[in-house]
Amino acid sequence: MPAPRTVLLTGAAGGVGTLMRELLPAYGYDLRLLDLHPVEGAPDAITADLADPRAVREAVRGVDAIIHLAGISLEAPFEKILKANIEGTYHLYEAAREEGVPRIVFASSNHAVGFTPRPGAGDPLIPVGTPHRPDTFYGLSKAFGEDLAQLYWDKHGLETVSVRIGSCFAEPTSVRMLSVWLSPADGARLLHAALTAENVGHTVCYGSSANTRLWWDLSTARALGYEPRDDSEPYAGKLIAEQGELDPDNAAHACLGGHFVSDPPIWPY
Ligand code: NAI
Ligand code: 15L
Repeated sequence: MPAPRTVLLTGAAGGVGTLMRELLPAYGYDLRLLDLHPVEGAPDAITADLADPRAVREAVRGVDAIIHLAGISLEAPFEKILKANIEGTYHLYEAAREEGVPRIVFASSNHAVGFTPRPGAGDPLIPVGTPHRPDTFYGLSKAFGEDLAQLYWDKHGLETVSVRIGSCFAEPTSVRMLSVWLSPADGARLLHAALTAENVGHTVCYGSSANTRLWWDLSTARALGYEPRDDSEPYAGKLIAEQGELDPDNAAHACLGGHFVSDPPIWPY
């Protein structure tokens, strides 16, 4: 596969989309932006709803690859998740198949496996092959997205890298995030690797920096050529002093998904 150049970035107005549209052009990508909402500072961005298959098909036409970030990124009633994340992702895959787009990088989430107990000190890291254990309807939609990606690879030869992102924000803001943080710069490194690695078929990987307190196995990400450079550890002293260590008897501290297992943040719209 020739290295992709023109890349559709869905969810471009969101938090990760905003970070990535700043960082990815340095890797030589020409980004086509899409979101439900206008993208600040980008008058050419496509304003479209993933619920509209015709608009989605038009948006993917002619691109070399897609980074699929759009959707509901927190917990919501099932009907909303169904429309935005499940049907929306299906529309995107159908459009890519019809238009011959060879690769999608899918923003999956740690919440697809959120009920998995987090490893304690000395325990093995959680592998990508651990069974889906979604912690919310949101996490369930990411498990669906990974299975959809597998179907489109097996049936149609459309490649996907499903990245189970941990927490991609400028800085870690909780003790849990010390384990799951993906720095924006490492996020761009990982997306670049996922776009350019050869013969990925459907690869699932976790998306984190090289955190000292890492919970999961980054080997499938590294096999794509991803070399993380950041580590959350410099933030540890301050966060632990403010919040204390994780308490294994607290359900919200005991699983990969953190507070999503007991008290998930709700999508506001
Ligand atoms: P966000 O909520 O800031 O951005 C999502 C964007 O998708 C928004 O701009 C929204 O307008 C757009 N969108 C929602 N429904 C849409 C629809 N029907 N059609 C078109 N656009 C629609 O989320 P964030 O944090 O930027 O996350 C990006 C992606 O990465 C999401 O899929 C999220 O589930 C995933 N993810 C993010 C993590 C993080 O740490 N930020 C962690 C794990 C996964
Ligand atoms: C996610 O999947 C969410 O989209 C993001 O807002 C964070 O909450 C992240 O997971 C996390 O687990 O910290």
